[in-house]
Amino acid sequence: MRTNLLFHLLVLVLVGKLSAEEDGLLNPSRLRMFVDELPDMPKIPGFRMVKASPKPKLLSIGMFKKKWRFHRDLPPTPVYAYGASLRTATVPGPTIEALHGVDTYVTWRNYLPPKHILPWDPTIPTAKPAGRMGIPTVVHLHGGIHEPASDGNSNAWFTAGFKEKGPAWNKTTYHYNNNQQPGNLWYHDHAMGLTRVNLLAGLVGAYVIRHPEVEGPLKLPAGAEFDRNLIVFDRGFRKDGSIYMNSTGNNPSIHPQWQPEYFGDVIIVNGKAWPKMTVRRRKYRFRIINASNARFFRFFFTNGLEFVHVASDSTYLGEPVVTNQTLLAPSEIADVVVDFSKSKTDEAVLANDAPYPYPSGDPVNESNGKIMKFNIKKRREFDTWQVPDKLIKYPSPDSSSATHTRYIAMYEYTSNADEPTHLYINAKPYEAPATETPKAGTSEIWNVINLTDDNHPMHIHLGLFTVLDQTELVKLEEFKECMSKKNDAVKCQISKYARGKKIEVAAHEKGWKNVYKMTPGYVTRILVRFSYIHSNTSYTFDPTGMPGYVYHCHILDHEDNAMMRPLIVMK
Ligand SMILES: *[C@@H]1O[C@H](CO)[C@@H](O)[C@H](O)[C@H]1NC(C)=O
Ligand SMILES: *[C@@H]1O[C@H](CO)[C@@H](O)[C@H](O)[C@H]1NC(C)=O
Ligand SMILES: *[C@@H]1O[C@H](CO)[C@@H](O)[C@H](O)[C@H]1NC(C)=O
Ligand SMILES: *[C@@H]1O[C@H](CO)[C@@H](O)[C@H](O)[C@H]1NC(C)=O
Ligand SMILES: *[C@@H]1O[C@H](CO)[C@@H](O)[C@H](O)[C@H]1NC(C)=O
Ligand SMILES: *[C@@H]1O[C@H](CO)[C@@H](O)[C@H](O)[C@H]1NC(C)=O
Ligand SMILES: CC(=O)N[C@H]1CO[C@H](CO)[C@@H](O)[C@@H]1O
Ligand SMILES: [Cu+2]
Repeated sequence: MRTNLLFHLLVLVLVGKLSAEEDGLLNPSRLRMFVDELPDMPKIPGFRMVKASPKPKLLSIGMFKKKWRFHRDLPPTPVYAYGASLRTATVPGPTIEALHGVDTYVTWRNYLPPKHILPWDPTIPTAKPAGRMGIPTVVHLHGGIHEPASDGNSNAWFTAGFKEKGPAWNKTTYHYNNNQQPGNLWYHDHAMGLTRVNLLAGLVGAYVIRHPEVEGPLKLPAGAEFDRNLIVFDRGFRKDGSIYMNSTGNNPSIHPQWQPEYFGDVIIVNGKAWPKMTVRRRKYRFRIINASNARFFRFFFTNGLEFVHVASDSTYLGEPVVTNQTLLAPSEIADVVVDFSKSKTDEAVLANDAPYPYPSGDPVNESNGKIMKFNIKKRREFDTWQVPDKLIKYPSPDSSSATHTRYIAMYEYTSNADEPTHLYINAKPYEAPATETPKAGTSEIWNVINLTDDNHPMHIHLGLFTVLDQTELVKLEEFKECMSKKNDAVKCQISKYARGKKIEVAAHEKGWKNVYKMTPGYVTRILVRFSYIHSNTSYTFDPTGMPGYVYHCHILDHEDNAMMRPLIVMK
């Protein structure tokens, strides 16, 4: 009787707590759209000018806890922000503007107080500072081609003042060579098991490598007014302004907090919810970075304006590609020119219609289906910017040059209740010894096999790749059953199954990339190159040695638990 009463009291308390939490959630439709101006993040040059010639530069960038206003009518939100100082730190962080061929050094400093602003889960493979003295962080420059010790290995984490360090920690100042082709990169946190929460808290920023001699003659929209970064992500909020992340897992008895995918219903661009921007009737270049944890975006303009793709996530395209819509997976980048002189209206809303989870989840609605609004000035004007017929052509991938073929199978595991518990690549945890050990300077064919129900954007550090083809697996259940027993695509006779429909790779995604959407139920064949793509020279740094690199799914909730494997480059 007594225990029964206690039990009921406990249930009441728990239920009370839960409904209080749900009551405290902000209904996104209470925030008016298109009232805040689109901000431009501060710019930090990654080089210094000495007698009119650019020289390497050392930057110091901190991670600070502060408050950030995401919307006029939302109370300030506690966030983690990158910046040169607490006062100047922003969400997203400052844009680092590097020059091709000029080194940038960054000392990333952690100033975060010990208690995390978001829930996280100690039962997944995660950084665990023994003294519990702070928040583990480490910075990865996504798309960067540089030495392993500067790659932000998940186990190279450190807490405030470098008081505690992960087992792969190597140095305080990272060295980015910037010897790769010009393009769009971004930096973000990569700490073991904490990537999803540290990014949700605000630790993302853009990094651009420019090469004026090569890009200047193209006459694409340039300069601070016409060449803009749009960093897009989704967040949920409580009424008090704080970021909401569910603190109950989908299998709470296994993982108290972890859930397979985070979605928020407020769409944020450059740190403001559904912002607006006034534009002239001219061409603008937008480098759109999808920094969502799990949300895919399929962008389109409500008034029919088109996107002219000029580059992919890492390199220029050989020629521009015009589309009406563009699907962006987490961490993918669309680099597009939009010509507002072609608009028949004075307003254009950038919208999104990708179901979530992609491709089989819920449809979008009024909140998460809108991104931002452009108010277009009436006056026509002369446009000096162009989109030339030819952009920058890199040597085409030559699949006959590949020296090695690998099979990369993606698995999802579920509990008795059929809820995902974790995901592995090749049925191996991250800690298992490296199996992907390419030789520096070579190219390899990777067959990526999606044995799950989700579309996984796969990201490879260091090596760029091109997508060769995507083929549906026939008699999928039979193949899956063999794979779940043998975990060996060759023994399971993959060639017998990879005979279904082919999906054409979209023209604007045919270039060199560092992340690509792996269609469920398909084998995606990619050619990965472990040397520069714009010349035959080998890397200007030593890519071999520990802790090496990683490759992983860029749905951060998957990466954290533990859809990530080491990638060690050999001599
Ligand atoms: C960092 O890595 C370099 C290159 O592998 C190695 O020589 C050096 O000993 C490492 N330093 C630390 C502190 O681990
Ligand atoms: C949080 O997640 C749990 C477990 O999946 C779910 O039952 C609950 O409804 C979620 N809460 C909210 C507010 O979405
Ligand atoms: C952003 O990336 C996530 C994860 O890869 C993806 O699920 C989402 O659809 C992408 N969103 C956009 C707008 O591209
Ligand atoms: C965009 O849509 C319009 C109207 O449906 C169509 O006429 C046009 O050809 C499309 N453009 C592209 C590049 O698909
Ligand atoms: C859109 O859907 C989300 C999630 O179901 C909900 O929280 C939000 O209120 C909806 N917004 C509108 C405008 O219906
Ligand atoms: C690299 O070498 C190959 C074979 O010698 C040649 O066909 C190719 O054009 C070279 N690429 C560049 C960018 O020089
Ligand atoms: C091989 C495999 O299991 N593929 C799955 C990938 O995901 C889709 C859902 O989008 C499933 O239908 C496939 O079975
Ligand atoms: Cu990454």
